[in-house]
Amino acid sequence: MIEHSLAAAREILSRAQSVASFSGAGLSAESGIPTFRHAETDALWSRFDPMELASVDGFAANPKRVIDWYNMRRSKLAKAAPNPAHEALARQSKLVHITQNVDDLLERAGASAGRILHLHGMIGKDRCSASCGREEAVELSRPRPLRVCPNCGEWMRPAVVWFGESLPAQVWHRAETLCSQVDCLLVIGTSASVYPAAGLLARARDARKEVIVVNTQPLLAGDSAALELIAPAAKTLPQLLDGLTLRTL
Ligand code: BV8
Repeated sequence: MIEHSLAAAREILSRAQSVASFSGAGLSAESGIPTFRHAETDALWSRFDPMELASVDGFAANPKRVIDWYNMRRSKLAKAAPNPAHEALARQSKLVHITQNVDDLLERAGASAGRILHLHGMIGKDRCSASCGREEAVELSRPRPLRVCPNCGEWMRPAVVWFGESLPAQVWHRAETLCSQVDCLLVIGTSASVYPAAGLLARARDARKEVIVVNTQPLLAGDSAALELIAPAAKTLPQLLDGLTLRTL
């Protein structure tokens, strides 16, 4: 069955004039990075809901706990490597990648940073929580404990988008525009459960675009128009993409 769908998906991609990828935590799962909804993080964190920790209120309530959670994730990411799915995407040098992921595994796989739209920011940066403008790179293998902004004395925090926070306007506008313009959206490893990012899928569907889904679980149950490859991304993306040259506009 998957071979038939794979061939059909390759046919769609080879005919498409313009394609963009849209990814979530499942893209990095086979690099050992826990997904949000199936977080296999160790017991310490399984007691806390990521939705609480990745939030303004969670940080205000207990900034040290949130920084410790991010630093645990940073240390895990430092030891991780891009998987064959990141590498297959990175080999498509003319493709733009819209991602909800805050990791740098696509960049480490060789994808150009200018062609990656991080809708929810990046875990490898800190910024001032009072938005005084201070931003600092974080060495993932040597993350720093909770600290104050050298400029203004407020807490420093990860430069990611938390629940209840708006997405970076320019990045979001570019992602929305792309999803209305491309012929095909390649949707990889996302539960499409966090908005407004998840709304990109509906935008592509409403604009009658081709949608190809790569996920270990069915995502668009009943939506016959989309083509779903129910398989792990690391195995499927090289089979799906290698030999094709995809471009975004
Ligand atoms: C906003 C960064 C408004 C941080 C993340 C009440 C108040 C305010 C807002 C809301 C509210 N109620 C609802 C909302 C909206 C809210 C939201 O959508 N909530 C959800 C829970 C309903 N959204 C927001 O708050 C957004 N902001 O609305 O602002 C606003 C407007 C103007 C002014 C002010 C405010 C901000 C949302 C961003 C939150 N930040 N991350 C960090 O990472 O630490 S979200 C985080 O979770 C990720 O970035 C990602 O987006 C999301 C997880 O989703 P996925 O990536 O899809 O991962 P998941 O684990 O769910 O699924 C993995 C999938 O992979 C699965 O389908 C699985 O089957 C598959 N898979 C697993 N393994 C593999 C695989 N597939 C292939 N191969 C494999 N091997």
